[in-house]
Amino acid sequence: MTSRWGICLLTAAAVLWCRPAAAQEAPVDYTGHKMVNVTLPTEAELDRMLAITEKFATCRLHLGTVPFIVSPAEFAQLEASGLEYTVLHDNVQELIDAERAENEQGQRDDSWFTAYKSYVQVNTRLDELVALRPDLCSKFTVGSSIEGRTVYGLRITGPGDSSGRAGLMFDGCQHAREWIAVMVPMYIADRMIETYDTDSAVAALLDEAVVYVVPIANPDGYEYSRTTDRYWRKNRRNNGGGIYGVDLNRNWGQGWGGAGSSGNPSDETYRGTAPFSEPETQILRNFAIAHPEIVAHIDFHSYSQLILYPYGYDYILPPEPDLSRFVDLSADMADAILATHGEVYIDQPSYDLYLAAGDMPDWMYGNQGIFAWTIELRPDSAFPGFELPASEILPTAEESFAAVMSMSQQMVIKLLITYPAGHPSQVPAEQPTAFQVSIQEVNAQLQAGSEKLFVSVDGGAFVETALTALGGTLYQATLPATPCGGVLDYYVEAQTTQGAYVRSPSEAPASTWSATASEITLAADDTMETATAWTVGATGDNATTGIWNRMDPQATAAQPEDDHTPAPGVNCWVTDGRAGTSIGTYDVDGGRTSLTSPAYNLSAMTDPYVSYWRWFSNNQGSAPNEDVFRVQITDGATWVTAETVGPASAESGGGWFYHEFRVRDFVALSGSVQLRFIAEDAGGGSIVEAAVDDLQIRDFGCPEPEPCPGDLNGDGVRDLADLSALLSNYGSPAGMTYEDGDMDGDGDVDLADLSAILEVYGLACP
Ligand code: 0X9
Ligand code: ZN
Repeated sequence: MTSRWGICLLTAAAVLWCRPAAAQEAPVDYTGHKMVNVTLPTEAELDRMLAITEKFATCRLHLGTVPFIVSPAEFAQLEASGLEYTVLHDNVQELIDAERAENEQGQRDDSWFTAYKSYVQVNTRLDELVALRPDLCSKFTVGSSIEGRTVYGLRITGPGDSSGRAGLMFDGCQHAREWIAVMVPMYIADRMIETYDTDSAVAALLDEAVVYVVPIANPDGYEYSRTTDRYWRKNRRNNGGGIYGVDLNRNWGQGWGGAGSSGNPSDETYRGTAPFSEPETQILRNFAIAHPEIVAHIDFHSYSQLILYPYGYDYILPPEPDLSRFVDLSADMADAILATHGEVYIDQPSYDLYLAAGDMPDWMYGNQGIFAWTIELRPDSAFPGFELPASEILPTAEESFAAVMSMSQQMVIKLLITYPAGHPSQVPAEQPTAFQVSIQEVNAQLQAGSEKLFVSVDGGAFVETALTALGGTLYQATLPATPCGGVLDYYVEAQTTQGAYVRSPSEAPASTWSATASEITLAADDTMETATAWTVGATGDNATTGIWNRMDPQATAAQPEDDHTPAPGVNCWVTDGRAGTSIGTYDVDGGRTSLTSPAYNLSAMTDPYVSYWRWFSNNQGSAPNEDVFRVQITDGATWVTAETVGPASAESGGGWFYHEFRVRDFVALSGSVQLRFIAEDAGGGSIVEAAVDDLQIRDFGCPEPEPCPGDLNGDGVRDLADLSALLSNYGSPAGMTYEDGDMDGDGDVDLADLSAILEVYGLACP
């Protein structure tokens, strides 16, 4: 998929932004410099462009479209070069001036978040916040920058004994020119302090957690960007020879010196002479070590709208269960952002952006076990890039705050209650249903014996039962046998050794999980052992190898040895089940391969669910975690995607996993519903294998209730209304219906019918 070749300024020899510091430096004048987007399809074009200038306006040097800032002379060369480009802006200095003007206007507004603020203004605001709520926050010193500026932070927590509370850390502006990354941590501090009294979610969080906010990790660089060179990135280390600056986000210890960092002091990604050679990284490292209560951290940057989790120094993912947690929390943060102002942030491993060794979250996670992210804020594209309009400070901060709240709430919970195979939403009528519950100790210890299930049937009182320990973090919960159509509301509760209650869902009993009891009909049950009417291939398929076939798979490092059906089952559908001479021989290459199911007639069903076991592996090869496996469904009209696995997830590294979905959530219940499984290799260098087995369609419904004899008008009681209906037709010789009083169905209303109704008269319907 995306090229992994491009790494931030790895090869750049001389970078114009790294200019010598003069005694009194005049601001860098960008008059007449243009911002251009240059199309660089191959390395040849990229080399030609880099020969003109190395000054790209992003830290993502890659193939494709790349923004550059070019002087008038460089622009002339670009025009002559035959390279394809578009001009994003004619005069970069105008951008900078406009930004300054907007900012000056914003400085006069009442709100603090209408303009970018200086180092001094930020520190003043920290003092104001402390003055406002000394009961909630205090200012602390992290240490000193290389030019002697103090790096300050704010400690925020609810009143009372804060020992034992989980720590959360948010910092910004390791990179000087990323001004929005100062404002977002300031907004986090501001909201937590200003809304503690009015927002119960903020209060609940601060009563359990201590929040540390460090808005300006690189104060020297920040001030230099504000006063002298708008595009300054690094700190202000004097490297000698008139060359300044170390990229702080390449100076951390995890994988220091590796890919995506430069040993050349002139480069934008200069890593420094040693891990933690810089005071700014030393003091933040020391702070993190001195605060072992910190469980989560976000390092804010701009721009690109990304949520990145470790690692970024190599193609390595965290081990389970951390990976699943990173994947879930990152997706939740993206959802929270989307829900605020509709902005799309992509969540992915850091290395998917590019390899960059020595970044802060890698060290936080790799060395301290802290769940740590890089968030690249607005905008999502090169223009306006670092010059995000001041009018976007507030919306950017608001959506970031939503993400922070979502992640923080989940991180400070004491016990993590999850359901390895899901929590039931449909259960068979008239029989107990067992399901698994996992209770993990996150920030507290579990009180043994406190694990309980609370169930309410049809809105009745909650009844508690103990969970049965299955070993490790696993427990079994059992929902009681319930008549068809009955609704079970339920939640799980456990206690910490400190006596705190943890419930799932967390707001229980105000909100609960819910399941409906019904009779289950197995409408399709395909073990793939024998041939049924599946078809291989669909319009647009272009894979050259790894085409679906049905066979007993041969093991590779990416493909199963066994199908999923218990013995004697051996077969499944698989993307070419042959092993070949190496892992890459029969994996999916060159594009897409599709497998389509027979048509199922679901038109008479009530509420069918499709379930299957699937295998997907794309985490091997030189470009791992780039591809996805899709499951689609159609009612005969359009195909809709019902599930996407990958690119990086706990279930995309091989292994059989169960999945089910409700047909009604995607398509209508037609007479020809079909499923399609699509495996795709969208780029070179990845190993893609997929398999499917044991597909079932189960329908959930309840039989029509038995009629209540004698309740002619169907109102639930057998009363005078029914009797008088019968009497008014008494003696009618033919053409009578049940509602007319023909109780025995012989067409007339006679004495037999009258005595039948009198037998039940006055009795309540069952
Ligand atoms: O390159 C960086 O440090 C970050 N991007 S920025 O444009 N703000 O400079 C991204 C860091 C993500 N981490 C890794 N890819 N390792
Ligand atoms: Zn950055």
